[in-house]
Amino acid sequence: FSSDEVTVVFVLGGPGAGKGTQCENLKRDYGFVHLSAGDLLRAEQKRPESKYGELINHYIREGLIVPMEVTIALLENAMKEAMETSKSTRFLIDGFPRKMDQAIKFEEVVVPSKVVLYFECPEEVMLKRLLKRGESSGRIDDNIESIKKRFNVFTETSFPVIEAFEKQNKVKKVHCDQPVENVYKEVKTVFDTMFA
Ligand code: UP5
Ligand code: MG
Repeated sequence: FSSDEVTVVFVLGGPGAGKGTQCENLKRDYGFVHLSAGDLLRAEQKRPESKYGELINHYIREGLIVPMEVTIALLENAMKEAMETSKSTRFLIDGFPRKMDQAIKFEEVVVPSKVVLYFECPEEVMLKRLLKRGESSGRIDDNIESIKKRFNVFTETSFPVIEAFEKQNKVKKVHCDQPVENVYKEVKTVFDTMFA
């Protein structure tokens, strides 16, 4: 894809920060396509013909990062499909990249991102949200053991990606320890200046 034609926003932040929730708002109000890397992986995992089902299941339960070949192929296919079926050109890539090599590879082979939304949230707030969601989500990683692993991987591996984008002045930080509507006000401020 060419960056003249396609706009990519990376939406990053810890597990349970509220990435998915706010992306749905943005999808409604700004005509972006919302692609959650985690959702794409979960859908692939459920596909009976998939050769990655077992692998994805294992990585997600352990809070580990699935090899990028799998994730990038899913994202690229989803983008192509959205462009063909609905002529979409604006994409929110939610929960990806989670590792430095993924960021470099995606921007090299798919398209460079325009901006990075960083959902900042204290761990104890995210923990509370995830445990609550776990009561009904059915997600195999919404349990205390998996959540702790996800937090560790975020701190050790994924947060450095955000720091690297910060050095490129691409990061817009949003404070997520407040009600959904207030978080969205902050998000809108960013989008109104960039994508009005
Ligand atoms: N909620 C949201 N906002 C709230 C607010 N302001 N106030 C109060 N409550 C709020 O929200 C989480 C919960 O909090 C919900 O119940 C919501 O109602 C409430 P959500 O919007 O779902 O947060 P989100 O940040 O999207 O949390 P999620 O759990 O999806 O984040 P993760 O990053 O952990 O999950 P993801 O699906 O992206 O990845 C899961 C796993 O897939 C990873 O651990 C990894 O194993 C794998 N993965 C890869 O390997 N590679 C990838 O590129 C992506 C994923
Ligand atoms: Mg999510």
